[in-house]
Amino acid sequence: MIPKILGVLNITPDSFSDGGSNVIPEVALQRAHEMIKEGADIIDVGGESTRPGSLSISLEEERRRVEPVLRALNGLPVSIDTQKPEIAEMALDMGALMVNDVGGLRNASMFDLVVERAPTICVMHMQGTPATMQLAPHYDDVVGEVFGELEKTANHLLEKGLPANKVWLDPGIGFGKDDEHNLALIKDLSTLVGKGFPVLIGVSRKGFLGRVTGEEEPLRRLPASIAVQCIAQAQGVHAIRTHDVRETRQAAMMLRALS
Ligand code: HH2
Repeated sequence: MIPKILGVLNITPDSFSDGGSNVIPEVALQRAHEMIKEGADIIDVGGESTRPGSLSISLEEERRRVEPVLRALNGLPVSIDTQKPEIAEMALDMGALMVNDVGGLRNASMFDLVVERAPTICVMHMQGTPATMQLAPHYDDVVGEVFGELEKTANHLLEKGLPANKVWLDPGIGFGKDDEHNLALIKDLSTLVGKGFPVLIGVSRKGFLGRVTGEEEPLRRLPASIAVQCIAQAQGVHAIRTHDVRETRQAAMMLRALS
């Protein structure tokens, strides 16, 4: 098995690497079909950038961005990347299979919605909010704290009746973490995998890759992204979130053939 591949479809003017590319629904649909052809298992649709320093947008604005695209994607396997329960509910009503919450279900209404509708849920860890998360992230024990918080939320969902295979955990690379934090979490992914829940990892084109390699242009960080994704796959992650589906799949297949 190779990890499931979530192809990123940002319907935003300002995402850090693909902002503006997919704001026209027809273009988004075309990109979604292209990613499916390249081997994406799920299309992860997001209407709000969460890059460091970004401010939250209104419910109306997020709805305006994602609703026509979700309508156009009807019938494809879709995940909705949102922190807003109203958007998640709309997406589920329109056939989405999965909710991807970078807020890690800190919003009680989102938690309740997930319990009620029981979709596949990705619980991502974030310290703080995108507006301020990179100002001074601090942990005494980053691996223990991040994995411990994820496990606690996952166990709450199990208590409410969700099956473990529908509760995906994601350490949230770059979300309230400095470079050392990110590297420590990636090196120890096998510990998170060992907790018995599917693990998702998203590193595609992220800033820490640029700081480690000196590559300032996000679109040129594919080799670094692939390297980290291979290390993650070797530690047993269940899914990879990426902008570059074909390349990710090719690397994953090669790694599987050699394992
Ligand atoms: N990263 C981003 C957005 N959503 N979801 C999960 N589960 N894990 C991640 O690592 C993750 C995520 C940020 O990347 P991107 O969507 O490319 O950028 P932006 O937030 O600027 O739209």
